[in-house]
Amino acid sequence: MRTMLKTFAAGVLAAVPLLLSAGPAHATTNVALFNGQLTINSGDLADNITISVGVNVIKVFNANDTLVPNFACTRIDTRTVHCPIGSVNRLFVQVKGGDDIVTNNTSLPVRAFLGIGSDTYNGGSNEDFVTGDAGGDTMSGNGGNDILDGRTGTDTAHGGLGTDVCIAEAETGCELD
Ligand SMILES: [Ca+2]
Ligand SMILES: [Ca+2]
Ligand SMILES: [Ca+2]
Repeated sequence: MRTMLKTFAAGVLAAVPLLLSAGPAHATTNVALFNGQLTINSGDLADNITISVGVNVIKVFNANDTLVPNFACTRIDTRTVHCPIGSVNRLFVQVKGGDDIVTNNTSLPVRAFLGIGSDTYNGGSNEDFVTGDAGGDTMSGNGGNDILDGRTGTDTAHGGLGTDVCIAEAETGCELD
């Protein structure tokens, strides 16, 4: 029993730095690639993030914040990070507070949380599953079967091509809601 307790305690202590590094107080945008998921996690400022395809890389650019990549990706300059394209099969984007702009210029599926603020989301050719929050958000799914949920506020959803699910006050190109 004593051995089990010690093992448990060590596990809890080891988890503490991970919890701290995932906290919301960073004045940077963290870019991490792990198990095929490219995660972009920013703070409470007005981010302007574009995700696009380069030569053998997925390019992440934030016009308004400093990017910090994990070991799997490479920092090109303070605003730009490249990640190996063959290792990425999906994107996860969380931009929190502020009036954010997120543009997905890839064919990767995306799960995006826009947070509080009047946010703008431009989707790619695959599935974009977008969740707004308080504030009037404008979400464009473009190609693919997208899910666009503005939550509270006066939101606008443009489903584009595909069979799209929209939950917004103003909707165009939305087959389902
Ligand atoms: Ca926001
Ligand atoms: Ca899409
Ligand atoms: Ca909203």
